[in-house]
Amino acid sequence: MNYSEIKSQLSSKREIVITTHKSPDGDAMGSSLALAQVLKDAGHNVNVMVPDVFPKFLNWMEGCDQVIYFDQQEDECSIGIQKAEMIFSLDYNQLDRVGPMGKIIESAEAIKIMIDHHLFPDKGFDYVISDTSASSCAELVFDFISNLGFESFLKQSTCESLYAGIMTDTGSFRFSSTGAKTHRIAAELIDRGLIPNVVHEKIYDTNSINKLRLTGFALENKLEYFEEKKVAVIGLELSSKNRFGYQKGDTEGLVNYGLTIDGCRMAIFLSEELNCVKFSLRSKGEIDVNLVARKFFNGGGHKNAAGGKLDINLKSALELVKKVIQDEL
Ligand SMILES: [Mn+2]
Repeated sequence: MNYSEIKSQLSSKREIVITTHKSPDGDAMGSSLALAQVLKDAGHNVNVMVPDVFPKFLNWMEGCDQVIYFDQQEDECSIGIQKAEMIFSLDYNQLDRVGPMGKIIESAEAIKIMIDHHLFPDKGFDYVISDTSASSCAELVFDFISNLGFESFLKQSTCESLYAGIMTDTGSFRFSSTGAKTHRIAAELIDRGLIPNVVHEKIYDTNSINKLRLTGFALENKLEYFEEKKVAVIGLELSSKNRFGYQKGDTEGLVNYGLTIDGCRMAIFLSEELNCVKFSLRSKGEIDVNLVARKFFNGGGHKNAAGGKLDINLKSALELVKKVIQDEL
């Protein structure tokens, strides 16, 4: 990454658009809103544009009320992207990860910068920061801000967004991607006024009773454990979600419960939607769920955390999953 070129690009006021992936998570929103805040404070005109809505438990982040949604404000997004001078792509590796917004970004005139930690980054960007060993995009955004010499713009609220990104993508600093550097960055954020327990409470202690009951229901009635292969599977149909007044984000983290079974090597969560099934995969150790998701579930991600989506019903999806477990693991 040529930082002196980026610095000279940022030496006068720019129109900047920051984008992130569909179904934005804590890392996507934390990275985008933190970078937006810093670049605004550095004097630029910055808009954050997301393909669709982010979960409610992130609605405390500074600047989240100014986010523009492609699925609701398509014209505004198109115009913004077309007149942008710089476009950032955060926490995603390929333009198809942002849905129809990707085509508009592709044809835009702006300088395109990707900052991401997923495998197999796409070509077609002018600058790419791709580090698959990074715990989170937020970690890379912190480095990016530091390398530009913009640390002085890291206010407490900006630090909270970055910390939330790191914390959610590392499962609260426990996944194997967590390194000394992850903790060093967290420490730097704390030095700048961040209070860790405040962010933990904002993210994790805001469950609705419905979400908690849906989790209980899924664990009691839908969890299957394949002892021989050490794989846990939860398949949740749309009707069950509706029974508990499902809101976006209510099944976030459900996949991780399977992995807490003693000896479990891999967990798969299947969530039925109107005309498709979404897959979340987690693993420990050497099982590469990125490959599994790419090969069988039309998706991808990281070695130990990946996702996918197929336009089939839950019954067929569960049959496919069982076949994959039997034949491939
Ligand atoms: Mn991420």
